[in-house]
Amino acid sequence: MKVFVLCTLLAATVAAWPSFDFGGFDGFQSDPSVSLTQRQKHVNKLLWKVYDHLKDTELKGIADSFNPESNTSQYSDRGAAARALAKELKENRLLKQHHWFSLFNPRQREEALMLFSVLMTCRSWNCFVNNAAYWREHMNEGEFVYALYTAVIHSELGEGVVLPPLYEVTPHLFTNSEVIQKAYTAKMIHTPGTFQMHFTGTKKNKEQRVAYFGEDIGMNTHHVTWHMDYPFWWEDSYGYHLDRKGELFFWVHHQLTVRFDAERLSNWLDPVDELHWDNPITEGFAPHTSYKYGGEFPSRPDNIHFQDVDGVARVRDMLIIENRIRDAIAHGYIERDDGTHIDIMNDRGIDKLGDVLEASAYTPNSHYYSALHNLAHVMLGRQGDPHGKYGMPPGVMEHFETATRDPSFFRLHKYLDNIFKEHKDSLPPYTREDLEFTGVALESIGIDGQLKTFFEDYEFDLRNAVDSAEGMEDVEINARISRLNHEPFSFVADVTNNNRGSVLATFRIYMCPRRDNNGVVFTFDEGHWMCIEMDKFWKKLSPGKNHVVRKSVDSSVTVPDVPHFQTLIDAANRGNFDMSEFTRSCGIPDRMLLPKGKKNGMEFALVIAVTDAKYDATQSNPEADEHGGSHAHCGQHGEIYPDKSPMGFPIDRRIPDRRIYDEIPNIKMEIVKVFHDDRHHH
Ligand SMILES: [Cu+2]
Repeated sequence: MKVFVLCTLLAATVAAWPSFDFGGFDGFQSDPSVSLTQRQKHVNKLLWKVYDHLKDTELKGIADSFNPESNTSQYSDRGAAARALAKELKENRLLKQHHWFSLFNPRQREEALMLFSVLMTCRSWNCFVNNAAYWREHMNEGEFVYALYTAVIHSELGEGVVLPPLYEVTPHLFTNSEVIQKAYTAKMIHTPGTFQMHFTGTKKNKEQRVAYFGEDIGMNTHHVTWHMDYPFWWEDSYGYHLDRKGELFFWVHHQLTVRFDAERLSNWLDPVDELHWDNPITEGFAPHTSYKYGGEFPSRPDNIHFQDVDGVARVRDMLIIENRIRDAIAHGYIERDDGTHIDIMNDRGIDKLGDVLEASAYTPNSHYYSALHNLAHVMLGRQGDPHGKYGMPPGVMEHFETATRDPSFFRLHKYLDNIFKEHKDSLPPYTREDLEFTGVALESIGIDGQLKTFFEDYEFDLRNAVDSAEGMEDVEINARISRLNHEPFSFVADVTNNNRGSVLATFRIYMCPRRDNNGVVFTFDEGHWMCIEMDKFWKKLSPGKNHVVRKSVDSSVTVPDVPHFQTLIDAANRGNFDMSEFTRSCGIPDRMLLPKGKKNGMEFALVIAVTDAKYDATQSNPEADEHGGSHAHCGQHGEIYPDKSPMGFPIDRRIPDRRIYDEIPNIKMEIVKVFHDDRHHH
């Protein structure tokens, strides 16, 4: 077995990777010879039972006969990426199959990205599927799945393809060992079964009250997909620039953090405390989750002190990195590696800071600022075996699929979020002029319908969790989980437009918990940082009165349930595949748009701000275009972010004086209550 050495600075390895010429993408066009139905069929087959050898005759035939190096004209880089990967295979350097894979392991990531590069340089779908089938048989399964998902997302050849939900492709990372064990037994005795998945922990652990959030398969899919849409290793040479990636990193994690805190408040828990390198990690974690190959995820007891992790970082390093970033915020500039400065005392500062904190390959100075977030994930993942004495595999924190299960994820992100807050707090508060929308006034805002949450059952397919045996048919095996949902509702607003003509308005809707866990009402200056983004959209306002109704299901924060893998297979087999509304799975699950309420109602401040789209919208016709459905946290695929204003506007900066917000007619606040129905819906 190979031994992997982690570099101290993860980000530094990013810059050192070989770069290929991706040919600027001009020559890329959807391959007209291969229909979307056919491409979807291929992707389905490539991802079915990834831990088994290919059974499908077409793909197996390809895998047996295809030579990735033979026809170099099929690649935009004349086969350089394909040759590089083939060389690794020939020289026997590739990670074996049936071994765990972690993106945070530099060598494993390098291998996965070598395949990603091959797929990205393919000029035709044939090249893409031939390589995918070939490498599926020759590379580690985890690396293969990661490369295929990211390539389908980022290559034009993948357009229209719906990637199956990861929890039905690699179920081990989304359910627990108990359920997996039952699945194996069901398979062995050839008896169909549906197994209830319980949330990790026991009633003795109060963190279990909110485990439904961190272990929600839809929320996990959102998180892991966001990191595929905006990979930290992304370089523009792959084909395009990921607009406002650093700011999105801040915003998507900020929203996860504030949503988690709201769920805690609804369960009579205090908001999460931030992690600190000098303090013990209060919450331990027993994941009850195992790798398909590689054993159990390691546990961590309560209240352990951080230890240096061999080959990753010392605890001191983390403090030093943190201080350098805090210095940048205090100075108001980031220092590039050539010593020049990037001013961050403006709307764009948060984007730069996000690149630095994660760090992504966009960071201007990885030598100095390192990679606080990425290193912290690995540091936390290794605290159970910091010196590798017990040969434990990576912890749940080292996978985006599983990280939110561990309460320390939210501690870590609260800590990072507070660093971002320090920056936002250093900017001057918005003035009346920044917020005004001449002639436009919100007369009333409210909710149509009832804000009501409940838990319901949901089942997903576990067939891919178990191996197939020759001549033995699959039986139906499902996991049943309990998940949060809400009744549909609408936001309503009566808006007067006193301008002579119609105006295009940007609507921003937030819901902010009103009271802390002791019932004390938050001040504006405290509460604004806890606001949950509910929606953002554009609407033309006619002169006079306008009655605006916006359905919860249309929110630009959310996505619908990803269709089941079997649904995708059936749809592709029927022909004329078109499920374009499901092509993106980045976004808060629709059913979790509304934070959980309380039986007698939990108070939120509903905030609606209507501002002038003349200053906000980057697109000419934002009202007609839904920008891919979930643009608020996930941007618009391959294009610039549709909104020019900072994410979180107009409540992202401190509010020392709430009077402007009270007086200005185009921002309005109303107290609403979210109720929780205790009866479980089946
Ligand atoms: Cu994340």
